[in-house]
Amino acid sequence: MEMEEVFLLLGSNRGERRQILERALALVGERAGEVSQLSSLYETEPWGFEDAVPFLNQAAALRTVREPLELLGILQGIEEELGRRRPVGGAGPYLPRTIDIDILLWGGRVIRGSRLTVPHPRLALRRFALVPLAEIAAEAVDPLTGLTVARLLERCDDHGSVKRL
Ligand code: A4P
Ligand code: MG
Repeated sequence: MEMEEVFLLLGSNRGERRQILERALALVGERAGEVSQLSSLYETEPWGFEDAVPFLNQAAALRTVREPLELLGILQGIEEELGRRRPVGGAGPYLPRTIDIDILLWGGRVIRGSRLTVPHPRLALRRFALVPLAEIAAEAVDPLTGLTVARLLERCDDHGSVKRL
């Protein structure tokens, strides 16, 4: 099994947001591998929906020997434990959530499955993901475009507020 570096984005806009992110990261470290880098916390405007409560977002680098679907299952288990409730019936509009953990990049891999798409399909559109990711991995390369994260951020025309705390 090869050790690979995976970049995650955590987000919370309900409950004790800081504590929830901390707890989620501790569980990721216990169950999935070594959390080798962490970005600052960012307070970000909800993207794609209206809500009075801003998100806290944070990017993390994870060194793991897990397979992609195995990691996705572990992350979804952590989300559930920390109080995430997904509405039945699948994808609807974006909703507030206590915790969301997305896989942004997985080394140079491209994954297109029914349960998992990597790179994250909306990464290049979202300052709330690119700004924290650029803090820890500005030179990581998006395998679809060949562009670095720093370059994706320069080209991103999202104007949502992203404040480093
Ligand atoms: N899935 C596919 N690819 C991935 C991936 N790379 N990482 C599937 C994680 N999951 C992936 O996700 C729905 C399904 O996506 C999963 O079952 C998994 O199989 P979900 O977490 O159940 O639901 P969701 O997060 O509400 O849906 P969606 O469409 O993935 O939303 P996003 O893209 O996660 O965006 N604004 C700010 N400021 N900060 C945020 O963190 N987050 C969202 C959610 C919207 N607006 C936000 C933020
Ligand atoms: Mg998600």
